[in-house]
Amino acid sequence: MARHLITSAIPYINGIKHLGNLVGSQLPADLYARYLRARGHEVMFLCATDEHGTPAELAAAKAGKPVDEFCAEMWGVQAKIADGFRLSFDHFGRSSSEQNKKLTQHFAAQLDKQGLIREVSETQMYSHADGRYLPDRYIEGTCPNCGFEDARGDQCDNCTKQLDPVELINPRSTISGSTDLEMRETKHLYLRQSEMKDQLDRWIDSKTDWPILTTSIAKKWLHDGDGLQDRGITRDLDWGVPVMKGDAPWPGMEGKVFYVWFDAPIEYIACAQEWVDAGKGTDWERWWRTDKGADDVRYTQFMGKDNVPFHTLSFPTTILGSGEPWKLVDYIKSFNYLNYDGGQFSTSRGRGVFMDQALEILPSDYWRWWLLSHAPESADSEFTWENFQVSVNKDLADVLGNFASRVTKFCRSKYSEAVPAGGAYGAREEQLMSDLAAKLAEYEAHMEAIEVRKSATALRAAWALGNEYLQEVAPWTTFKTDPDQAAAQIRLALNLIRLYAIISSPFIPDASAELLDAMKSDDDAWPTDIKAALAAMPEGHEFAVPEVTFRKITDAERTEWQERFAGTRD
Ligand code: B3M
Ligand code: ZN
Repeated sequence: MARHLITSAIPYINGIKHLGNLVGSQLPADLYARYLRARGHEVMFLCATDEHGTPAELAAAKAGKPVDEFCAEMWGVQAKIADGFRLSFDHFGRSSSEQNKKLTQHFAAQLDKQGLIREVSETQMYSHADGRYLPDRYIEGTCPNCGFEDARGDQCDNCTKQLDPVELINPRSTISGSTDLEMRETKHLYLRQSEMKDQLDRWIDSKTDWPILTTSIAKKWLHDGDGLQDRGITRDLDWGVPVMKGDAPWPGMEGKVFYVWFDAPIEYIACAQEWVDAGKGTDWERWWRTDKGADDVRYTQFMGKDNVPFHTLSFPTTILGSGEPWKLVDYIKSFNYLNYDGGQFSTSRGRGVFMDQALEILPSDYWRWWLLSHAPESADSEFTWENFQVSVNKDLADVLGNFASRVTKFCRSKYSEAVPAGGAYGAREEQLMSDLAAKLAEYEAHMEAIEVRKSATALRAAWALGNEYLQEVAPWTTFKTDPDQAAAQIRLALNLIRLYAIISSPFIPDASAELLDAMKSDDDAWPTDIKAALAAMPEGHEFAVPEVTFRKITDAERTEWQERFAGTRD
């Protein structure tokens, strides 16, 4: 038994996330957390909303609400949707919390003490039409790196390059559209990431088991061009963590706030403090302070590829540079993008399926299964309604659902709603058990390596083994000549339903719980010994025929949804 700290990238507060966002961080993090808990490990799984910065300000302005009110409301909305997808966070925090404010100011003071912060007098875009400085996302323009025309002030969505607003070509205000912009002098704090370059480089080099996607992005920003650059960590905004040196004022920084990407990852730590303050636990330091027991913790982060530079370079600079014993990440699992039906998901154009809409049309397990079994790990992947329909109907309805329904209904009609007695297992049953043991070992190995798609493939294969067995031994035929032998076959099959419920629970928790419930079993221990696990429901053990576990998606539904989600949310 080990202790695992797991964090998912914290979603921006500015709106409801689409399925591409979900599969890029929160959902695979949940899969891993559920698996580790099922294996008996102690898990702390944290997520939060990312509430500061221009995205929040812009969205609140659009909604016509004060930004704090907007954030509080949207946190509620996101928490409810996360619940709907059964994301099993130990705590779902808020980066605007008092805890995060204090901790962010503390880290800034520490970094300053260690000589890792410098003041820079710089020119910034001032918009005459808007009467204010325009940081980050208040400016859009052409990317100097790839030529993409709608690059944001802080990062290009097309090539992922981190940008400074002044680097944009043909900049314009996103508030007014005005191009009447002027460069003005203003003072800001910079994090001296370049000082940490060699240390970060050695650290990344030591992570030989990390996904190539993670290390290659880190290496790129460490070595491309002039190498790792210092980053501005303050902004001229009203909404955010006020720039302070701990609890002391920071001369010259009055009225400024920390850059959202400075305080957002610190929320991973503050979130554990929020968890304690919410009365859910008593000791957050044993997860986060290596001098308080956290050196025994394995810390895994999940995120989309655009978030990798901040987690491999900026946040580690904060942690290492503080000179304090904070827990550093052990493994970073990153994901490519999920595309939508021949294009991209688009939040601004309402293209694709958003988390709330998904839950309106089908239960969460259908989405969880499809998304995880098609996770964009080695390359970008694509959601199409055809593929969704085929996968759900085949894997969930025909293979798993049908197995459970066929076996239980047959038993009810020919014997009773209890595990039947009689007969004995023979060579075919021995074969099934050894095939299953091998498949389960494969599944576990992939889960431990966080190979999401491969895990899904192994699980699907484990379900298929049961179906093949049933097809081959055909208890409905056996019954006519040898009801005792058929009883043994059904006994094994009923026990298989319970085993499937347990091993499938990280992927499809609701269906798993339903099946386990129908099997009237409260023993959900992970099967470490297949033979014993398949004898858990002895002769005479009662069960119920489960409700339809998975229904099929019809062609009419597929066509309707395809049209409905083609663009512009209603
Ligand atoms: N909010 C970006 C995103 O939601 C950002 C992640 C922060 S992780 C500390 O994709
Ligand atoms: Zn670009």
